[in-house]
Amino acid sequence: MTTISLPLNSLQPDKRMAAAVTEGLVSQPKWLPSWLFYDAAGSRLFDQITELPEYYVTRTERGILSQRAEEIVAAAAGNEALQLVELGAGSCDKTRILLRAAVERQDTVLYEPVDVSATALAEAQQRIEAEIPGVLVSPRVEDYTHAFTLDPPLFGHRRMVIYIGSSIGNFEPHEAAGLLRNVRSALRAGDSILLGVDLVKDQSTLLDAYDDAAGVTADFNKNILVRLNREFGANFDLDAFAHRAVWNPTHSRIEMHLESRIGQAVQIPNLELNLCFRRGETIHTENSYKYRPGQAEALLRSAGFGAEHTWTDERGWFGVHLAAA
Ligand code: AVI
Repeated sequence: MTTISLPLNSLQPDKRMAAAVTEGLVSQPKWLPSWLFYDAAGSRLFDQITELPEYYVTRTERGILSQRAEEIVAAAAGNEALQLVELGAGSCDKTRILLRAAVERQDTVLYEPVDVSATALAEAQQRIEAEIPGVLVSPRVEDYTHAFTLDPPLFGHRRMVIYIGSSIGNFEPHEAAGLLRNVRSALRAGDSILLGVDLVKDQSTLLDAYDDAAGVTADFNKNILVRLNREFGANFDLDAFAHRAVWNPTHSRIEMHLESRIGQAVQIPNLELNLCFRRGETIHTENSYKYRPGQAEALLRSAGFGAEHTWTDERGWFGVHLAAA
């Protein structure tokens, strides 16, 4: 799967999407960027995925955070007060565990979620301010996958950047390293990052998590075609494509694909594209990298982070890393 080349990032959102879709679908093999999943319907489907019995990811990370929140906040704060930055506003539920622990220590906490979606940020702000007195939410509408800057911290405060939910796993290794380097360069000595990574485990657990019995992940994957039909006038027949989740041991990742069940032609008039699919040909829609022990630590070190704490669950399925800037 090729990744979005830099010039695309400077385009307006609709042009960026058109350019990315065109680039991916004229490629061989065909691919689409996984950020296309997250329109309103896709975000709702992802919320449903996080509650599926097969999708252990969210539950396992939440368990670690619930058990370790005080420890994490104390280690990040040291002798100072803590303020929190979160990359993405989607993981409110787990972040609240950390915010509660921070408020216990210092009465008031500044929380700065960073997300491209103003709506997601407004919802997070409303929920958190209503539920956790003492938290002041200062949202930032920004694409944190590009260059990333932070204002100086409040006097006497350290920052902890929260990047949980295994979101790092949806980036190619070189992109993940670049993202962490950007975060590192926006931080000061004493600040830290809290990174949640999903770990390699037995193949059937991994495959079930990305191909659940209720078919929610299949709907999530196909939602990308629904979007192309609606936003670009495409004529994808959803029943003519099948959801496929594949474990790729060489790259240590789950891949999601949409496989053409038949030989077929698809038109996307607004992009002036006429596509041909062979029976069995796929569109590669997502990679979800699963880290091996020691790999996240090495990635953090290569991005310039220093001493770390690592917490895992008793099955060793998920890792939460706190690393110092
Ligand atoms: C958002 N991200 C961490 C999810 C993952 O597990 O890679 C996206 C997802 N794709 C299918 N199920 C969930």
